Amino acid sequence: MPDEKKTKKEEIPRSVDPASLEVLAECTDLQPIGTSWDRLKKQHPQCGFGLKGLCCRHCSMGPCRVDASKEKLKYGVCGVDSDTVAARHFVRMIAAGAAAHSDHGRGVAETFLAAAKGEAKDYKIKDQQKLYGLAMDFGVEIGDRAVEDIAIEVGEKSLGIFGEQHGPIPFLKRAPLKRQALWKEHNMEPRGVDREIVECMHRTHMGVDQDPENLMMQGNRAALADGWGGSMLATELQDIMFGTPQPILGECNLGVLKDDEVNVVIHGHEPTLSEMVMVVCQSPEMIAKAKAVGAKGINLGGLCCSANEILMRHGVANIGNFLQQELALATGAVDVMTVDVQCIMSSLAQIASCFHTKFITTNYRAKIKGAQHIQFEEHDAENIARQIVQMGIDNYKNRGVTKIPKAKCNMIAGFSHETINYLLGGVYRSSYKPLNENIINGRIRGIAGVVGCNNPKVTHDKDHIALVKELIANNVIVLQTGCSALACAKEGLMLPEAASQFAGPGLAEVCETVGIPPVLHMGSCVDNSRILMAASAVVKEGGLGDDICDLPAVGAAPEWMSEKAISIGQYFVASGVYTLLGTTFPTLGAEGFTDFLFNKHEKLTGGMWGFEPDPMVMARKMIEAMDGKRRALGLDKGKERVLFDMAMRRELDAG
Ligand code: CUV
Ligand code: SF4
Repeated sequence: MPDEKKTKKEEIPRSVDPASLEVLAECTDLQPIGTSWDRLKKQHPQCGFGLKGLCCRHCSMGPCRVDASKEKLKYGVCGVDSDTVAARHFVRMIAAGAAAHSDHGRGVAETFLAAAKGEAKDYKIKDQQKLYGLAMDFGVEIGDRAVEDIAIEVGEKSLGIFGEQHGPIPFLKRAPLKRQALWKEHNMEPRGVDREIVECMHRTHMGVDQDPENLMMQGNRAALADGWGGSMLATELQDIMFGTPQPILGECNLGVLKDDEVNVVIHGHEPTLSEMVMVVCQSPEMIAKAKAVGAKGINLGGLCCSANEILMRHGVANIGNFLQQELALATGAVDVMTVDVQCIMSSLAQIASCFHTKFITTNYRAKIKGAQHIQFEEHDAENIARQIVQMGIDNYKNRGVTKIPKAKCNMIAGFSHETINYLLGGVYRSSYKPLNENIINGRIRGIAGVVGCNNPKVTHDKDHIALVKELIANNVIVLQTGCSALACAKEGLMLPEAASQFAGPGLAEVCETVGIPPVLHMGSCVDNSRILMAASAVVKEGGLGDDICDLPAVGAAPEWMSEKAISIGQYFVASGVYTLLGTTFPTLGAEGFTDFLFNKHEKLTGGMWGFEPDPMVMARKMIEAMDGKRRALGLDKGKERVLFDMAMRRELDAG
C-alpha cells in the first residue's frame, strides 16, 4: 500500500477545465456528500490489494489477498495464485462492461421492434438505406416488401442475436477476412453476448477455470460479442431509428446552461428517451408554456453518452463529461435532470436536494434512493417526455441563486464511419481511399482511437487533452468517443481550425483540404463499434496490409474508470489493436498475467494491452507502435522521408 500513501500527499489539481474549476471553487455547500474529488480524498488510503487486482471475494472462505511476492500470501484458501485471481477479476470486468453495452443494445432492439410493429408510434425508421444494409447482413429478404415488414424481421433477428446459442454472431463477417480466419482458428468466434457473459460468470466462480490464459480466451469471446455484437447492434439500430450522424455544429461545457431559460438535462447512456425529450423541448406548445412562466425558452443539454447520442444526431448541447455531472447540478441552474443507465453517480440525488432541481430516474434497472422515478415506456414515449419537461417548466420559478460558468466551446460532431467515407471520397465515389493514400504517403502517420471516461484520481481532462494534442502534432488522426471526446471538444480540438493550430503539417494539410477537424467525434461508448467498422473499411480499401493488426492504429483510454472501458479495450485487443490504459491498470499485482496481457497476447490476436500513466509517454509509445507497423508495411521509405524533410516542414509551417 505504499503507493497510495504517496498519492495522498500529492494534491493534484482537480481539473484543467476552467468551467469545472469555477464551479468547484464555489460549491463548498454540498456537504456531507461533497463531490467525487472530496469523497476520493476521504477514501485514502485505498486498498492496495484491490488496486492491483489481488483481492478475491468469490467465495466465503475468503476474502483472500493473494500476492506472489509475499510468502504468507502466495495462495488463496482454495489454492489459487495471484495470476488466477487477477485474471478472474479482469474477466468479470469484461463481463460487466459487455453486459452494460449489450443490455443497452437489447433495449434498443426492443424499441426498434416495437416501432416496426407500430406499437411505439413516436419512433420511426429514419435511415432506410441502413435498414437495407442490416437486412442484407442478416439474410433478410428485401425484394419489394414493405419497410415495416423488413424492419420487423430485422428487429426479431437482432433480438435473437443477443441470445444466439451457437454463433458465430453475424457482424464478425464485417471484419477483414484474415481477422475472421484468426478468430476461427483460435476458437474465439463469439456466440451471443448473453451466453458469453454467463460463461464468464461460470468460469470465474470459485473452483472452475484456473488457468489465466484459458480464462482470457473467454474474456476475448465476451468482449468480441460486445464490440461486434451488442454494441454494434445498438449503434446500427439507433442509426436506423434516429438517423446516421452527419457532421453537425454543437456546443459544449457548463457554459451552455442558461440563466433565463428552463434548463432540462439528460444524463446516462440511452438515446431512446433523450430523442423524445428533444422533440418535446422544441415543440412550440412547450416553448409557449416556458414563456408563460417567465423563461425565454427551453434549453436542453446533456451529460455523458445520452448527450453524445443527441449531440451526434441533432447538435444538442453537451454540458460535460463524467466528472461534470455533479458540477452541473452545483450551478443551481438545472430545473430537471433525468438519468437512465450507467455512469450515474449515486450522489446526484443528494446534490439535487441542495437545490431546487428535480432529479428523476427513468429506467427500472437504475433507481437511486432519494430520486423520483418515472418509468420510461417506449409505447408512450412522447407523453412521458412531455411530463418530464413540464416538471422542469413548473420548477423554473423555484430557482435560487445560480452560478453558471461562462466557459463553453463550439465543436463539430457527427462523424459516423459512413460520413468519413463520404467526406473523404465525395458524393459519387465515397471511399476510404484518400485516407489510405495519405497514410501511405505519410501525411498521416497513423490512426488513434482515444476514448473512455474521467477519473478523479487524475486531473480531470488533462491526460485526454495532452495525449490527443501530442498525437495530432505528430500527424496522427484521432477518432474519439465518450467522455474523452468531450474533454477534447472543450479544448477546441474538434473545430476545423484546430488543424492549423495544433496538427502537424501533413495532417493539417489533409484536414484543411477535406474541411474536417484533426480530432473526429464518433459518438457514444457503444459507438466504439464505429471505430471497428472504420478500421475494417481501411483494411478493405487496400494498401495497408490485410488485417486490422497490420494498420498503424492504436487505442487508448487515458482516464478510464468504468468496466465498460475494459470490455471495449479487450475487443480492440481481440481485433488486433494495441490498446493502452492510463490512470491505473487492474492486474498490475499479478506479474505473470499482466505479462500475458501486455506481451504474449500479441501472438494470439495481434493486439495487446499496455499501461502508461504519463500522457506524453503514452503518446510516444503509441507513435512508436504506429511507426513499427509502418516499417512492417514498408512505408518508412520513399515519399514519407521526403515529406518530413526539415526544409519542407519549415515551408509548410510558414504557409
Ligand atoms: Ni460510456 S466514457 S464515463 S459516459 S463509460 Fe461512462 Fe459514456 Fe466512460 Fe463516459
Ligand atoms: Fe479465496 Fe479462493 Fe474463495 Fe477467492 S475463491 S475468496 S481466493 S478461497
